[in-house]
Amino acid sequence: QVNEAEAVVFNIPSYACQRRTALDNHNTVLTFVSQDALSLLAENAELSDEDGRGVAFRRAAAVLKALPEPVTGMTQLRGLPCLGGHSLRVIKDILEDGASGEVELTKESERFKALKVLTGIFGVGVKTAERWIREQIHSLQQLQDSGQTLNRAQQAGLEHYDDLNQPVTKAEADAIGEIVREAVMSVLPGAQITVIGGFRRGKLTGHDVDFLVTHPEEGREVGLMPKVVSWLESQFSALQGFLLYQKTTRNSYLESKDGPARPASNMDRFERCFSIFKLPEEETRGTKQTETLTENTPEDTCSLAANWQVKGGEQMKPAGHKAWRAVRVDLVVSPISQFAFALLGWTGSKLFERELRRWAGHEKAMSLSSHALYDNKQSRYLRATSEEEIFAHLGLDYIPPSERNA
Ligand code: TTP
Ligand code: MN
Ligand code: MN
Ligand code: MN
Repeated sequence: QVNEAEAVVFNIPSYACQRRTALDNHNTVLTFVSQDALSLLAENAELSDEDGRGVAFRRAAAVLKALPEPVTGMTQLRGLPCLGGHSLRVIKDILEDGASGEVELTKESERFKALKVLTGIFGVGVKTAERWIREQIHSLQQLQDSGQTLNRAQQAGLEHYDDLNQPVTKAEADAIGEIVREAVMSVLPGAQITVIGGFRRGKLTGHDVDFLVTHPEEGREVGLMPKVVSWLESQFSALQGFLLYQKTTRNSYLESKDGPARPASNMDRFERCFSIFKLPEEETRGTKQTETLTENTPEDTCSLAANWQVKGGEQMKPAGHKAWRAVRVDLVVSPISQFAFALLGWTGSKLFERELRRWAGHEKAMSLSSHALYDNKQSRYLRATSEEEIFAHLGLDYIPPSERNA
């Protein structure tokens, strides 16, 4: 038993962008439980439209994630940043009793469960979920029975609910990457494609796959997205395209009345595409499902191209098995002049991004967005062609993507 005088006192900088947060932190089960508990309270606050409280819990959870050693007693937490009374109470309950009553109650509450299920539908936000709950809709079945009018995104979200709520593996992300590469290179040779989001941070699974596309010649990237979408939709026939859903938005950065002089808004204005890909299972079978390969019937192993060419190719699968799975994919296009900012702004984690912007604003009188960095004291934009330069402008030590998992 460690006595108070000997207890480790951690020295953790206050902003998440000042510290390294790897994926695997070396913490005890208890610290993990506390982290999860705080993340759950954050999620509950976000689902209740209490973003301020949500961020407070996210910051507290991130501090636990950054600790170099397991927490065994409350005295170790003395003087740590971002741990408010509420978070400390939750951690204390877990350290002393193994669980937090508030967290357990939240987890079991009908409202929380319904909000999770309903916002788990692609295209459904907190506002919509709350309206449905007020109308006694708590489950997918009740939603379907209610005859509610769903928009195109929500229809796709409901239709592919199970697939979209199953984590995307690295192998699937790689397979999607190959398809995206082929599409982009077909319509704009010389373009550059970078994985962003969680997979760039080294995560092994994700809720989607994110890509940033640019071209070394400024301007060549303009209007790229509709061409990529057409290519994806037309492979190999109109009925067997790669896209189950897509919504493309054009770049509105230069034409908007408040930009580029006001980069403070964290609303991103790149040309982008929210989509749902139809990923053929064969694409990932080699790495993911080797054990099932030997069990395949002969007609099951027909070539991928044949599958696509034959209308209703799924019917070659045993009943109940479809030959593909739905995967959420985000595509973003940036001009090369903004590439470093886009890369930094889209790599995440969400908390890391938020903390970078807070640091820039509060500590440096700068405005950071995924388009630019503005220095309010010098009244000018600071140029950068790499993430390293942006960290340097901000007076921060460089943190590589794999350690931005705050
Ligand atoms: P997500 O894909 O939502 O998150 P993720 O990739 O970190 O995690 P997951 O495995 O669950 O997919 O977002 C990726 C990053 O993009 C994240 O840092 C937030 C950032 N981002 C937006 O999502 N929208 C925007 O408009 C901007 C500017 C950034
Ligand atoms: Mn409180
Ligand atoms: Mn992602
Ligand atoms: Mn995304």
